[in-house]
Amino acid sequence: MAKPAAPDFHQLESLGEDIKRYVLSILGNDLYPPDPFRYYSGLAYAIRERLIRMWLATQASYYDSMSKRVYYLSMEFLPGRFLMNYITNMGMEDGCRQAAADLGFSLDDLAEEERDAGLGNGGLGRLASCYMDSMATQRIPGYGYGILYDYGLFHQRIVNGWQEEEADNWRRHGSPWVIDRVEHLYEVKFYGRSEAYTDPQGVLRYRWAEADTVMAMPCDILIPGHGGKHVTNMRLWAAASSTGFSLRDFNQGDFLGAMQSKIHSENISKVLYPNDEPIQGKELRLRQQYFLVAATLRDIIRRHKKSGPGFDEFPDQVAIQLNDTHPTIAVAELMRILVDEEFLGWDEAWAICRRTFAYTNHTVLPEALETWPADLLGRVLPRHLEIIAEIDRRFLLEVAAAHPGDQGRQNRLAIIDPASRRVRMAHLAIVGSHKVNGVARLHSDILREKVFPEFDALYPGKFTNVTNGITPRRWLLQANPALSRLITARIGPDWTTDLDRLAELLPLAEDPDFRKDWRAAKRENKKRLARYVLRKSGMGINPDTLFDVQVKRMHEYKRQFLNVLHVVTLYNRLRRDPHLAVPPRTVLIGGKAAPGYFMAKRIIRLITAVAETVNADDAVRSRLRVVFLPNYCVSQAEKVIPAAELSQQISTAGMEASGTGNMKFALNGALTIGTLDGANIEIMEAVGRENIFIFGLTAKEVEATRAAGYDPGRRVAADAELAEALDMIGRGYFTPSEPDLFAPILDNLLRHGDYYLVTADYRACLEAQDAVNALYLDPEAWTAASIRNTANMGFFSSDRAVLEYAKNIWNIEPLGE
Ligand code: 26V
Repeated sequence: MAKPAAPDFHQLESLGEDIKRYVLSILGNDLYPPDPFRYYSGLAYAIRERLIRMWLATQASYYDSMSKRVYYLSMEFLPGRFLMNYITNMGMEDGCRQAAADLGFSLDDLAEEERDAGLGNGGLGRLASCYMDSMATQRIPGYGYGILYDYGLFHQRIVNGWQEEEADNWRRHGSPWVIDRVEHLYEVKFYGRSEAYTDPQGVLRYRWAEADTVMAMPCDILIPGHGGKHVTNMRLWAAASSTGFSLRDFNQGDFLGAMQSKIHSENISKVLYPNDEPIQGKELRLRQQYFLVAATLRDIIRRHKKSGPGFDEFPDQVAIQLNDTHPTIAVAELMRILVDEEFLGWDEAWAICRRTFAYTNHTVLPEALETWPADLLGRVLPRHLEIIAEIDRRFLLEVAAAHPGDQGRQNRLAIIDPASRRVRMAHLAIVGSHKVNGVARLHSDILREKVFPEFDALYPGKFTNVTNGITPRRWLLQANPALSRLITARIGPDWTTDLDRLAELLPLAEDPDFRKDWRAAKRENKKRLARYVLRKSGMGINPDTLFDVQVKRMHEYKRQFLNVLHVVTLYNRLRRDPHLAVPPRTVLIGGKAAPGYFMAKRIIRLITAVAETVNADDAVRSRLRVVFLPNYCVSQAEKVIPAAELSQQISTAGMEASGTGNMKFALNGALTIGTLDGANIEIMEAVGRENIFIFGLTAKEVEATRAAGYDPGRRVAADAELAEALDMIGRGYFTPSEPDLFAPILDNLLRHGDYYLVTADYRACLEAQDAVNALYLDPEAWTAASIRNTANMGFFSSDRAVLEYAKNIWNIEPLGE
């Protein structure tokens, strides 16, 4: 008998009818007048239905294979929009374009109706989303676990040149991608006290008494892999009050008090914290972290028990990846469950924990290393503090055994800092994990040699590196159709899941016809971006200028200020010599400043001020334009990055752990101007020193320069152009009505030692920009370098990265076909 045909989950014939049905039945709306948002939603529900069918098939294959699974725990995910990603990954693009057209819409316009899911701050959250895409594509049985915030990262508006924040109520009009699983609610406890008791066998045990409870509701977002055959799942928890509201309070006549406790519980998943000044000490943030961890571990253990084996096999079935220290309380929570609830012995439980967890560090900034006051942690999670203290006590015995009498070492390594009584979450994560990784080679070296050398000595082999990666599906295939079409026409479509195949483009860098096509694709993207900028800001930019782009969170270490100094210097040179032999440039800068980050907000104001002055100056009008792009986010990145020709990656060496924007730009054929920091180093090695503009101090030189007591004043005095640019900024040239506006920025530089070494790298940066100009004036040479950048980016695929995690950290095999 013939094998039954595989089910066709896509069913494109009925798509148009399905869309209309959803507009009517789910949205309860008229088909007329044809409102794009309604039709976007209708299409989204039609896609969702097909996706759910495929997901159910994937789940069945997981259970069949009984494979080990990985759980990626992250307080942040930054998926952006879903619609086009689903459509491209499921291979439904042609069908959807047709269906949209039949209904009188363009698919691209419908896609623009979707609000970004901005449930992350920046690199760390976006990395998590790239890894979800790659796990699904590479058939690694994995789940993402996070929080379904009602409000994602704030929306940025620019008002009179300043950043203003607006709440990002991203699900105000509902989200078709979020599937509420009301049937799997868990209770999460907080507060109360730890109570000792003796069990019937006479053993001393502990339980969590008089706790408050909050309900965690799982909400799933499905993640289809490329080709659509494998679908995985991101489970995000939403908080709900455990009772509608406290009936006891209500009966006593305290209606508002009763509502208050409901609000207190539901606050937990209300809003994502922007990585602001210290979140340390913010009780709500700690409750968010525990909420994620407690609900997730309950879910993992439920699934583990359902599949059969006992706890000794737990680490053979479960790998848990801690995305930074944010979910590290999981170490204490798993110990609590195993010891207090499953009644395992301490040593056995501890061995299970260590084999289960692995920790990724994403920053060496001292102000970003998380610590919690022991008092606060003990009040919110009383039993966990006891468990952490016991882990610490046993750990310090180990340290003492390795280094007898070295009390200083014990104090430095202690999980609970004896001086400040703060819990160092990174220490807990290192001690509780079997692997700790940095996110680029330099960063991993710095972790081992500078940040945690004594841990490295204690645990040889625990520290390792996995250089970050990005998904080529979203960041090339989907974001850059013009270039993708060209690439596929020449080397076939397999690069989308095997990015090393891009190397087949290398010989084409020598082919003038191919270079012409390459330039045409870039030009199309530049025109698309110009239309976008015009629509959003009313400002016209010229696609025949060099598009020089820096988009990322605003932070002093990322040195947007150095970029501004280059712009001001270029402006001065052009004013002095209008015929200067440099290509006309459009400098685009975008990024959000944390709401409480004074200096970053000032730098935004400086950029908008310089832009106003430069753009109003007829003397340089056709030679230089400066644009601040408001509200940088994933969907904006998808328009900006494919249009970029020059990618600015200019952090102070040693401070940017990896960067992932750097990879997205180079993949789309932008040339990098950058420092030897983070993954820039590996990008340079991949694309070749002659296809990238590297400048500035190395990480080692940065360290030595600071140690020698750097004097910015001397440097400025010796460099007339630098002195001029700083003087203009400091004297109010760009803000004549408020001449002192930028005094704090200059003070930082000139009076407080220029910690980020902007003045130290200024001259080298300008020289690198001279080299940029020279190459750009030779379009054939520039294009060849651009092709070589794309062609050599295979290594930076997140497919490679997750396969490395799977092999070296998770000990998981990808599933077969
Ligand atoms: C955290 C905080 C917390 C409070 C003070 C200011 C501040 C500044 C930065 C951070 C960074 C949090 C971790 C993070 O997002 N790291 C980024 O992770 C990316 C993915 O690994 C990596 O590419 C970036 O280089 C790294 O900055």
